[in-house]
Amino acid sequence: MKLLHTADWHIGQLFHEYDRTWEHQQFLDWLVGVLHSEAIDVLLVSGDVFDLSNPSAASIHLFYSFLNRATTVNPGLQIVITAGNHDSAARLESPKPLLESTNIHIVGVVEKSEDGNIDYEKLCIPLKDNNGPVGAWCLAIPFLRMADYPVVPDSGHPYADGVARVYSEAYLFVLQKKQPGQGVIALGHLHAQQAETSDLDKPERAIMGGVECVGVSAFHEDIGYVALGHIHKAQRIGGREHVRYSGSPLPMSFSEIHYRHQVVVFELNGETFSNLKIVEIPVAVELLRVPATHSRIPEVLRALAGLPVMGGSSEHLPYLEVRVQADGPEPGLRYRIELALAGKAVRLAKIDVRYPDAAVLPEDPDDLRSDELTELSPLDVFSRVWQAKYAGLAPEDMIKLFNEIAAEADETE
Ligand SMILES: [Mn+2]
Repeated sequence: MKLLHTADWHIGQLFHEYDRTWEHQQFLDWLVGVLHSEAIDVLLVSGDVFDLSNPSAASIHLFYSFLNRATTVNPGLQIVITAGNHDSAARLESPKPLLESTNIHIVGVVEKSEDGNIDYEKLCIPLKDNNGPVGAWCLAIPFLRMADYPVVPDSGHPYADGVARVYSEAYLFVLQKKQPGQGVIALGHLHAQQAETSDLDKPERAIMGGVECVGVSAFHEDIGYVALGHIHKAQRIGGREHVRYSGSPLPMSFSEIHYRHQVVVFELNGETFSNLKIVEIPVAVELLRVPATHSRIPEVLRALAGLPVMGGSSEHLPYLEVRVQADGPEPGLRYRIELALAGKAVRLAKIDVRYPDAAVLPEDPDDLRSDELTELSPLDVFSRVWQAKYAGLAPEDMIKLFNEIAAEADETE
């Protein structure tokens, strides 16, 4: 049985306000080709199919077109999809009745019986060998919200321990169904301990509400492969080859400029996991940083002037990050950059301005007690922020403008 693991598609995501439909289309077209050429039996998608809980019609269309083409090109293909924290669990699985007669399984909601026990039957999906007998079982566990996982008494880590409990209960449940020689794999959309994050994962961590991580021991060692989603950087976890994040297929930030996105292909023969292979995803839209290092404005404008002139359609054009070194605020900067880029074959995504190292504040604002904070005037706060950002005192004209705004705000209150 040959499987392909991917996650974190984030269909509908904007890259610095640019629509990415074309890029997602390129990825899904490519994926249909790989499912065919690699003769994949099972496709695993570990959450965050969509970027928003209420995806646009265009996003939904892209997703269903993919399901249709993938199963047409590869008629024996089974697909298992779970919801991530970005997806609406209920909405993602709403076409379930329609898909029941197919080999497509979408699991969003963790259902419970009246006595509060999780319905593990729904989370256990039989995977068939060449559409024949059951070769393995898949624990299709979506992103778990507070109401989904059990309360572990006296736990100092209610989330991590609750999630671990779900995985161990699901494994015990599947053992009752599993025949000798059948393997078990699991899906998960969570933050695993020791996962290496990059700045692109910061928003994900915020969504998870803190730093609570699930230990790799949550996954029973007899589980043949754990297909994880949520962290956008591909990696194995806890030194275990078969506990992995596939990473997102599209870059989510400029920090991934040299990073190659991928899907994971592997085989499961009975209970034995083997032949793991990383398949790189072709880059549809390049990321560009000009200049390569933060530079002074005249140098920046010269470098931008050297960029090639537009040709072809805009959805193919590279995303550009402009890197500027400045001494203080440069109010006309964006306009000058936009002017220099007129007609150029790039899409301006981000202007990254670096200032001299911030001066040390008399006291760290984080150390302020709340009663001290309430004693500060708006102008005090403004002056501190200015000093932290631009390493100097706010100029007189800025203070005057700030006071005008503050006065206006006072009046409207
Ligand atoms: Mn996520």
